[in-house]
Order: sequence, then C-alpha cells, then structure tokens
Amino acid sequence: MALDQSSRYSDLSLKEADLIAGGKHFLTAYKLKTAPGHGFLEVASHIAAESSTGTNVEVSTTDDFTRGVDALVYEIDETAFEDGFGLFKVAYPVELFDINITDGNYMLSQMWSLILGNNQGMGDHVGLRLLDFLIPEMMLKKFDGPSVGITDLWKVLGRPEVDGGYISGTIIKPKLGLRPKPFAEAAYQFWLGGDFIKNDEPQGNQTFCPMKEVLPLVAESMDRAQQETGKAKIFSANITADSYQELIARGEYIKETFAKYGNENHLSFLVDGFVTGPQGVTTCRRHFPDTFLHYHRAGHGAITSYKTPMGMDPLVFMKFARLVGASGIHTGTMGYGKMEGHGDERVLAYMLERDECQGHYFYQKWHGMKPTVAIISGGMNALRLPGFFENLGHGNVINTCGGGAYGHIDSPGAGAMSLSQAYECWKEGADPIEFAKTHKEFARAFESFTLDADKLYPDWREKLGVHK
Ligand code: RUB
Repeated sequence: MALDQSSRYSDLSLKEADLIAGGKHFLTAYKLKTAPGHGFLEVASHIAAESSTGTNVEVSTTDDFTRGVDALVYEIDETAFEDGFGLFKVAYPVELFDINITDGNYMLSQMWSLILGNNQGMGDHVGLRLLDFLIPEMMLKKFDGPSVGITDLWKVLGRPEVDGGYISGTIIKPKLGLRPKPFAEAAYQFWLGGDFIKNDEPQGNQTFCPMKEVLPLVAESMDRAQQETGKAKIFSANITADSYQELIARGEYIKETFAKYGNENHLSFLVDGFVTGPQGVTTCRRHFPDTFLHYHRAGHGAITSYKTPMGMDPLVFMKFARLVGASGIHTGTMGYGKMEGHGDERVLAYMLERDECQGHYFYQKWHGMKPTVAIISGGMNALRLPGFFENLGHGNVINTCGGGAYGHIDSPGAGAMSLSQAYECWKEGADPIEFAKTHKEFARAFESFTLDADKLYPDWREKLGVHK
C-alpha cells in the first residue's frame, strides 16, 4: 500500500483564478485512471510529489523551504471522463523549473521531464495523460520562441507579409529509394507548379543518395525551376542528427550549396523534434536563427495518439514546439487526411498562430511571442483541401502533399497546380465541381484520386463528363 501524501501535496481550497493572477505557478491538467485499490486524490498527490519535491516515502532531508516549492493538486473531478478516467490539475511553483547557466533562459527538456517524466511509469495508475498547461508570463518570456516565421517565407515568395496565403508543398516520394538524379528531377517537376518541398523524414545521407551528390542537384533544380517559372521556390532540408555537430555540419553544407545560386534564404531546415528531443530543435533554432525551422514530429503518435491513455494531448506538443522556437510544426490534417485527427483540432493551429488562445483547459497568452505556422500534411490532395480550409477558416498554412502531388495523373507540376487551385476555389467560395470545369489541373485531380472524388463529390463523374 502506498503512502497517502494528499495532506501534503494537495490543497483543494486553492482557486485557479488566484494562481493565474499571482503569475508564479505553472498549471497543468491531467487525465488519470488509478490502478485498482488506489484512491484518486492519493494517486494525483503522489504524481504531484514525484513531479516536484517528493517520492513515495517521506525523506529526512526535506526542510521548510522544500515544502514551500511542493507541487499541489488544486482541483479534481474523479468522474470527468468515460471508462473510469478523472481529471486533476496541479500547480507547480515556477522555482521548480531549470534555467540555463549560459543565458538564464528556461529549457523545455527539464520542464518536460518534470511534468511528464517519472510520473508516466508509476505503478499506481493505469493511465496518465497531460491534456493542457498554462505557462505564466515570467516563464514564457524566457523561452526562445520562434525567430523566423511564415511571414519570412511569404517575403521570399514575393507575397504580402500579412495574409500571404497558402503555401503549396510536397514531400519527395518515394520516401526512400530515389538516387540523386531522379530525386532532383522529382523536385524540379513539382517546383514547376508549387512552392515548397520538404525531405521526407528518413531522407538524409544514404549510400545510394549521398547528401553531397543529391543536394547540389536539388539546388540546381531550384534555380532552373525559378528561372523557368519566374517564381521563388523553397526547400526544407532534413538536418536531423544524433549529435549537434552533425546537425550543424549538415545545415552549413546545405547553406553553402544553395548559396552558389544565391538561394540560401530559400531554405528551411527540418528537424524531427520528437526523436531528437528539444536539444535538436534548439540547436537548429540557435545556430541557424535566420533559417525557417521546420519541426517534424515523426514518432509523436506514440505519445499523442488518442488511442493511448498515456503521454500528452497534441495541443501540449504544439505549445512545446512554439516555446522551443519552431517556425512551423506538423499539426496533422484535422481529420481531412490519412492521419488520426478531427475537425475540432483547429485549436492546434490557433494556439500556434494567435497571441492569445483558449486551449482545452487554459487560456494561454503568448505575450508577443512570434507565431508558429501549422504545417498540414498526411494523405492530403486537392480534393480534400476545400473542406479543410472551410473547417479551419483560413489558408495561411504550409501544406505538403506527397501522394497528392506525385499521384496526380498528369505530372507532379500539375499536382502542385491542382493544390493552389483548390485554395483559390475555397477562397472564391466556388463549388468545387463548377470550379473544376474551368481549371484543368484541379479537374484532373478528380480522375487521379477517384476514391476521394467518389466519397466527397458523389456526382462528379456525371457533372464533369468522366465515365471511366
Ligand atoms: C506525408 C508524409 C509526412 C506526414 C507526417 O506524405 O510523409 O511525413 O505527413 O505526418 P503523404 P504529420 O502526403 O504522401 O501522405 O504531418 O501528421 O506529422
């Protein structure tokens, strides 16, 4: 039987409004299911203890100061959710969080391991998930936050810096297996119609496609496509690596390579922040502060999926990404693509791009921290986009469609054009089938993605005169 620490690590008389007004607490909301034989407040208090000044027993080294920085459970609702899950909230004194010895800033690594670290593995619960948090102004101001954003990409693309609109992108497909020449050709083909290309997350420096052979060819493809179309293009290059030296070496090499054509500011650097952790992202953010930081999150489903009772809600992951300085992060497709998600995930984008936003439990103010743009990716194509924009309410996003571009019946360039046309269609409030009658690439997307066309626009064949 575990020690009941609720008398020390909970205070249900505390008022959330007072804690927020005081500005000295970091607040969290968790979903919890206790293991059989354990009380809800008892386990919640054990979690607050493990995540602050305590452990599973009383220790003799505790003094009065220690007690003053205890994390406290201040609210519980044991029946908040189905299947025996309840809600509890914890107030963490800001003193518990680690500040860098180099510059006095806060770090995400320690924050993450404190609020969602050891407590994940405790034996007295069968599920513990962080649903939301509220970071007070004094802590928020000491996070790096983004240094570059979508406005900088719009500038490169020659667009207005406010409401510059949809950035059509792709992911080079196939994911692996292209040698340098076909890889660069695939990039060139897409750029004939689109704006932005990203490496797929496992593409880097394989023996069949060495970085130092493929990237000079991609830089040349960009230059050629820019000259032929008269439009600027952007490449998001994967620099994810285990060591910071390797990550920086890759970034430096890529900049030099694109600088040969004067295109070093047409770059974005992609870091998989889930597998590298905050250190990979921060290394990029600090070493390349002038380059758009593309936060990829491959692997995040293990902790953010709605299928798991553990980990964190995707909203928490998004807030982490903005704090640590991502220029853009994948948010999923809000139910419109192939990955898990639903329409109400609009909040993921709003939390990243607005200066204030209501989250699941807390109203977060960002106090002027630069926005992070939502990168919409995963099974998207031109046919799915109008509905997506309608649900989100705007199109100021980066969207990468691998299959949606390279699966277009005519060419990757036509696939790219079909994406921008989908945006125009939604912006004009046009009926997609009517719009298709005057926009060939968009129309051909119906013939390319027939399963989607049949599902989303059941009478498209008749109306567009396609009977195959
Ligand atoms: C998409 C793709 C991206 C995923 C990542 O390819 O490979 O890496 O979108 O997932 P395609 P998420 O367009 O062919 O589906 O964006 O959810 O992090």
